[in-house]
Amino acid sequence: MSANALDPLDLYDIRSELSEEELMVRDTVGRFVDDQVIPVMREAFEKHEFPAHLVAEVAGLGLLGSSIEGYDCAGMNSVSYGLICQELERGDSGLRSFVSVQSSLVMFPIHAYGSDEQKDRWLPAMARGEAIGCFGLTEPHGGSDPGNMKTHARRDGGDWILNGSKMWITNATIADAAVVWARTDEGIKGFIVEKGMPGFEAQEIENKFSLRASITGALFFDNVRVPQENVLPGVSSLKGPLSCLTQARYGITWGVIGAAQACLSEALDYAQDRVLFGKPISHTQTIQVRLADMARRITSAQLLSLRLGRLKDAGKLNPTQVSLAKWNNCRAALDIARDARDILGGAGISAEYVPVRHMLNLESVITYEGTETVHQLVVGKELTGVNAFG
Ligand code: TGC
Ligand code: FAD
Repeated sequence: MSANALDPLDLYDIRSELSEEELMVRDTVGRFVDDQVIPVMREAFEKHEFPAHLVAEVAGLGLLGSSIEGYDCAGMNSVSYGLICQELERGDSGLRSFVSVQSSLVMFPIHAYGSDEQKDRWLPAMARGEAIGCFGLTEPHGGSDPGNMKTHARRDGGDWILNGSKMWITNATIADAAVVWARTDEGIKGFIVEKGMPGFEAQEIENKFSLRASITGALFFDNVRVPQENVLPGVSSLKGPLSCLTQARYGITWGVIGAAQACLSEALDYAQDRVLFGKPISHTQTIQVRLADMARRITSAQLLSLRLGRLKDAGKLNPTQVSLAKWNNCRAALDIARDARDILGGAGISAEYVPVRHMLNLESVITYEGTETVHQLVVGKELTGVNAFG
């Protein structure tokens, strides 16, 4: 590369838009991913195992609840959180999922809606990775419409009695605490359900072909007695869980950029080495167009996420803007992963190369946290003022 050459993974020099602290976060997490994450992810994916030993490392770097001020959390800004997600997902969507759930779906609602006692009890332990959380919103009969949840709780003296089930829950079987959303006579409330409470069970979902290095499970509640002190006092409507989703979806817009970068990087290397019909395939027009298209999509995604991050840090973020980026960036990353897989030919189906693993993971990422259709309809509603969900 000449001295003035552009970075193929950062054609618009997003790096130069980052503050010193943001750059430090990106580079520190990037090194951790290169040294400790990438070397173990292929095997973890093949064995369908979450690399649990990385939890302490991730916690040690301050990556759990990184946006929270106090409670032993790092208090970083939103762009830094995005960069954390990007670098982790360059390794594997499974590890980024773990951090998204712990930070955005469990620590965020406890911080935003919890009592002082709940915050003191859970946030420092979760920041240190000593307590793990999961988030139960989706139910077996249809995740896109959480307003139709069946899981419910009723008051019984000073306690609540919780019944129902949740499906497709990240971290389900390793969680010490599940933030569970349930219908009550007083609105939709968040319950901190603790491991070991009688009537509470978590069961792993096996044989996934996607996110194999992440734990996914189902939660069952059979007359679980939850004390009032475990109810989040600050919210009693669907806005509670949906506001958590905005946090996590924001991080995902960054995360998938990392997966896409890993795929472009591998496709570039392969295309330069693979000689067919007397020349490297990178010298052909069609391969160059495909690589250029990957770079175009990554660049657009980077600009969207950086702008979102700046809006978020300025307190001006609108959830519809997050929907647009979640849709755009997941679609871009999945298309890039599929195309990179094809550029590698037969080798593209081997786990020795990263695109097929990212491609399979991204099939989940484009589905969870709101499917592509859900996000398209959120944008459609904003444009037309008409709710087309019903
Ligand atoms: P709707 O009437 O539109 O809204 C109800 C109330 O919530 C407010 N709201 C939001 N607030 C913050 N952020 C958002 N994104 C919000 N969306 C809506 C809204 O203003 C309203 O407030 P208020 O005060 O008026 O009551 O609700 P709806 O039932 O019509 O829903 C609309 C829809 C379809 C967009 C929503 O249900 C939806 O987003 N569905 C998709 C569900 C989903 O994404 N589930 C994800 C589960 S968690 C997960 O997948 C984790 S994977 C993690 C990993 O491993 O990384
Ligand atoms: P459905 O809602 O049944 O959707 C089926 C299809 O219908 C989709 O294509 C959808 O786009 C389409 N559709 C929906 N509405 C409309 C409409 N109005 N018009 C046209 N088409 C429509 N959930 C949690 O609560 N916590 C977690 O930690 C969690 N982790 C997950 C981890 C993994 C690996 C996966 C795969 C999922 C996870 N989920 C989690 C669940 C995830 O959020 C749901 O899968 C997702 O919201 C979609 O719900 P569903 O699977 O029930 O699909």
